[in-house]
Amino acid sequence: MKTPKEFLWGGATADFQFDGGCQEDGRGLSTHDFETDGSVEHPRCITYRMPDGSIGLARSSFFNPESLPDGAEPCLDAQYYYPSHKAVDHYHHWKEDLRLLAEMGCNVYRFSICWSRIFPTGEETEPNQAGLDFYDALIDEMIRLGMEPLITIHHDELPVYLAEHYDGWSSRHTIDCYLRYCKVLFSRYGSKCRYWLTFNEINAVRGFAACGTHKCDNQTHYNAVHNMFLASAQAVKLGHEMMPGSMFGAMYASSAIYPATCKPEDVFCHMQQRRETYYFIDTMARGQYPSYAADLLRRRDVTLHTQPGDDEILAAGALDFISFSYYRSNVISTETRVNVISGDPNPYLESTPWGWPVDPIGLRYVLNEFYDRYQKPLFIVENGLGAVDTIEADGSIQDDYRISFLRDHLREMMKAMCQDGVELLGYTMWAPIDLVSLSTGEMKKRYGWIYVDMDDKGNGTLERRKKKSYDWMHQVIATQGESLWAQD
Ligand code: BGP
Repeated sequence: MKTPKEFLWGGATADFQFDGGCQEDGRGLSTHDFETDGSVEHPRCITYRMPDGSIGLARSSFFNPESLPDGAEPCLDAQYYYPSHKAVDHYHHWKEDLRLLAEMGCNVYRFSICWSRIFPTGEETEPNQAGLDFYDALIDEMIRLGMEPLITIHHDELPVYLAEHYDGWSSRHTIDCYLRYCKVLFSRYGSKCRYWLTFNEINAVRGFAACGTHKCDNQTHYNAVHNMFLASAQAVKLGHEMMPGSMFGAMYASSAIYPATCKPEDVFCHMQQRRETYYFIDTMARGQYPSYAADLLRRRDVTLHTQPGDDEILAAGALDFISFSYYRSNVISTETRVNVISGDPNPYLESTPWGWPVDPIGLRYVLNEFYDRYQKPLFIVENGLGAVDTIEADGSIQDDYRISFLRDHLREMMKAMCQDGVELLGYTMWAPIDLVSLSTGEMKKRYGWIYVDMDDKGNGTLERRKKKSYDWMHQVIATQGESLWAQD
């Protein structure tokens, strides 16, 4: 089994986890800038100021639908560490980082553009020139090195000004701002960049980044998502007009979802749970809400504030390809009390140190399922293992666990392509170079083929160092996946 020559192999990052340079060159503050570091035991928080001046902490925007208390305004406080401010300083290491990826054989690099680097508050009419200059140089260099840019326009964050003043995506005003931002990107980079993702993990954007400082209850959340659907569809249409030949995806946080038993009640409940997450990508992929949407919204007591013309907007901006992250599978039964992102334990699978079940066959399962469902090309834009890496006395990093994770997943990916007939554009591993964890804010949850010398509090030289998996992956790419079958 071999991937076709045009198959895209590479890595994926997001600016607030990777770039840093938070207050440089006119960049405005972004929602993730207010998130503290954390761990599994001590979840990340957002710092905020109450009207009486007191500083408080609210659970991280990403997982906490409650977001901030009423009347609270996000604020920074010197006693806390905010990992996004420096991240791993790609902002000053980008040349070296791109060179390392190109040397490895990558022919695609997925990265996110920071909206507030282009429009610091989101509301300006003219973009920030220094922000554009940074991405000009980055994109030109990756193309020079033979890597196709894959751009995420919105990776779970927005200018904090829009979150504070318009409650983020709760307001249709944010759609206008987003389209102004897209227009600048398309006219600036359209001749160089073919692949675009309108939103990252659309089914997982919650809290601060979705609803701003408004409580992200179901009513607010589903309406904010409706506005994101409208924004995505209009961006796709605009992109097609401005950049003939461009391809648009939106990113979906996938997992293989299994019923806990063959009890019909469990199987039916599992089907409904799958729809809870399919709701998001079904709408964007098909350009219309799925038939089960009305029932799903009714059960949540949600009324969508649609306007005349919305259906036409959605229909004109269906996605060209389906991209997704895949890290794990989940088990669902009528007894499941947690949400589908967590699910019940699966006794047949081992878990990572962060409790994520490892399920390579689940990747083949979702690839087949998505292709059957949409009949559109697929793109795996995130998959990888977060693990603790240790530097040996000789300076090497022997990450055999990462190699075996990747080998097992990539073999299943190739079976889906070569045996099952799934059309797959590429694979970008999360993340090629160590970066800050989104869920925990840690550095010690490392994903990269390349180690970064930095700890959870931002101490370290930021030196980049190849791990054992770097050379292994180099071989995989050079042989178009054939070497995966030679090793055991
Ligand atoms: C996805 C996000 C990424 C990334 C990844 C790994 O949900 O799109 O931004 O962080 O998950 O998650 P974590 O960093 O929490 O290990």
